Amino acid sequence: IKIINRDVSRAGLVDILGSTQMTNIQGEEVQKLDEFANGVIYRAMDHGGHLCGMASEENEDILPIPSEYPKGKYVLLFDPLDGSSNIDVNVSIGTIFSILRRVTPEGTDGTKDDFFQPGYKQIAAGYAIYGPSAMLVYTAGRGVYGFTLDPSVGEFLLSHDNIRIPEHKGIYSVNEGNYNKWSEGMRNYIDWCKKDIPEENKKAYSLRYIGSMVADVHRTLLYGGVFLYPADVKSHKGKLRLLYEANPMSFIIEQAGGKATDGQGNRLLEIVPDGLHQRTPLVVGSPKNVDEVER
Ligand code: P6P
Repeated sequence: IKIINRDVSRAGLVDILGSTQMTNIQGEEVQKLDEFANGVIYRAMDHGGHLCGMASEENEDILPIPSEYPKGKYVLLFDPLDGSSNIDVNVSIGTIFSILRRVTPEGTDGTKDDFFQPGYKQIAAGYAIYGPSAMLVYTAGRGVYGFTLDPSVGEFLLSHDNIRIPEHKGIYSVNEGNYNKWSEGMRNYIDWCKKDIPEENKKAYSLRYIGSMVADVHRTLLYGGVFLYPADVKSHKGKLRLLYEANPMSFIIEQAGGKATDGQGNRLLEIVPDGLHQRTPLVVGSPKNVDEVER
């Protein structure tokens, strides 16, 4: 995360250097940042003996552990640089990760059975957010903790102890450009968000949408409210990926006292996966806000 943060914070410069030098000092073509981040994570995690396989948003198939290294009892799933299209305009982006205990025999290569587990089986999950400050937010099933990078010493220091999401907040976070493609129920909910309803003591909600999942979920975790990426007539399963976006973020939100569903009343962490890159509709946030969406 420190290495990725260093390069993300110099993205514009790398581009400039890249265009003058065309290749870096190793004579390699200047990589896209998400490919770069992918390699950084794989090389950091392939030799420690903890993993029997990895899965990345950037790779179609399972990434095996090189035969010369020991195989461990976990699998790692990650989106190395989510929202990377935002980097060109200096918007916060992030790395999302999820860890499962293997279910196949020790010592062998991880198989799809190890990866296709429902989200409630996660051992740990979290994200790094590369924003005004770099933060690591993670859970190991006993609460959610946030660490802020102090660049002057190169360490992550505990800055957010035992994060709890507010019960409710008048903020909704969704790409309203998709409004006409949503179900009637979802359109009704969004219309309801915008209304002052004195008899329900309800004010119109604020809309906050950064378009970078890690940033939108991080704000929702700290301020409350709800982040949604619903299914629509074009994408029946929505846009976000189950295994390395929705599941880790849902684990974090639930561990902080929030809720995560597919917008159809199903707890997101109970969806049984059948594909590494399958998509899912997503509604995550304060418990009372998620209940409003479901209602
Ligand atoms: P849209 C970024 O490309 C991303 O994968 C997520 O980080 C973000 O939440 C979503 O897509 C934004 O999608 O369709 O609103 O631009």
